[in-house]
Amino acid sequence: MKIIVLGGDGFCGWPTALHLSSVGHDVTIIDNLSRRNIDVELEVDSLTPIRPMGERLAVWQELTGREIGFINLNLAEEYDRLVDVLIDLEPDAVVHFAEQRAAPYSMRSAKAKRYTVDNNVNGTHNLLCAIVETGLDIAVVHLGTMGVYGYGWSGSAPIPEGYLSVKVPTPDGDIDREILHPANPGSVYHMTKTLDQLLFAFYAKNDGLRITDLHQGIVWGTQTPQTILDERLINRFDYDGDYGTVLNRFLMQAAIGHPLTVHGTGGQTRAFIHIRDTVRCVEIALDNPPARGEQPSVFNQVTETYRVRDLAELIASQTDVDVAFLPNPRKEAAENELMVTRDRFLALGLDPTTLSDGLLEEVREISMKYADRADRTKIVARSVWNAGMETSPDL
Ligand code: USQ
Repeated sequence: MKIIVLGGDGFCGWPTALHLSSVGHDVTIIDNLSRRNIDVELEVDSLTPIRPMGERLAVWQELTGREIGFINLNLAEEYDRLVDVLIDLEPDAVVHFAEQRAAPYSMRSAKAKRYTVDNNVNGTHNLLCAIVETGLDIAVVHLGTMGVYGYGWSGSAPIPEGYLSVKVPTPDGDIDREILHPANPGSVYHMTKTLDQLLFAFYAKNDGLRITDLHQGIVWGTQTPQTILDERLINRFDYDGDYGTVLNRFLMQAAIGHPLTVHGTGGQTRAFIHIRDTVRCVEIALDNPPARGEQPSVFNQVTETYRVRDLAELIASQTDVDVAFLPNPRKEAAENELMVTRDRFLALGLDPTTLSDGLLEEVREISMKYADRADRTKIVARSVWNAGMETSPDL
């Protein structure tokens, strides 16, 4: 297949582009390097030393003989160029990762909120509109989030994959309907992904676009079998308070002897997936697109659920770091249960990577190897969800 990976320079996009290339697809990355520019803005770097795009691609070609194309394009702003690229490349599929993906970053200021909405919503809409304008039959696989459902809204009922079966009371009796699961975002970032869902529903209904939306949990791990081939292919590792995600942060904190930064009671339960399974899920989704005229196909892209304080206690018990219970900078439920339906990927052959597979050790090793690149002043989360909330000092 000829595949465009939008956002192919990011934490999920880069290993996905390599994976798809390694299994024989013809891959072109489109990216405006915005993630690297946000690092400059936040004065923080990936813990791992990521190389410039040109070098990454040259190394991949040198090692494997496979070429990956690269186009520097702003999806949210350069609509006409996007149309020209689609006409020129005629891809079979587009994988869409090109969105600002950090909840804390999206809440840090009015500027960041507006950027996140403008970038994410316009980017998604430009893609859909451009596919319709070109008349090409391009399947879309989009990286969404489990956060569109919210946490604990339906009590102990498992969260379905995208759609909820409901009974609508009418004067003639109840009628059965399947509706998009109610959106319940917990940040401006998560809200943009709920808006994406409406764009997908409309373009699938109106124009017959074939769209898959992957509702992914929190990704952990760093390396995939491709990024590990050479240090110059290494994936990024975010550890800072805005972009670092919880499990990788705890592992990195333990490796440098920093207290583990649990927000509130740590009673938040979340869904997780290893980066190796992310790339495999995208491949499975590409191989199983919906038919023209079908509603968007939704997969819950998660393998396990954990409570934040249990993860902290697990890591603390294996090391000698303390667990710090900090004031929660986010407006979120202090404690929640989370049951997730995840049958679709399992039925299509996903063999889930679990926490017990020794991959925690790999993240620890990476954290220790690059520990001297860590800036301890960037670890504690400083973005607060509203003006009344407390921030914590450095630990
Ligand atoms: N948390 C801590 N301590 C920390 C960092 C986080 O207790 O040092 C807590 C947070 O308060 C939250 C939970 O851990 O309750 C998860 O936070 P996170 O930063 O790991 O994940 P989140 O902000 O939800 O976002 C991440 C990705 C996002 C993706 C989402 C999937 O950045 O792109 O969509 O995970 S999900 O969480 O399922 O919505």
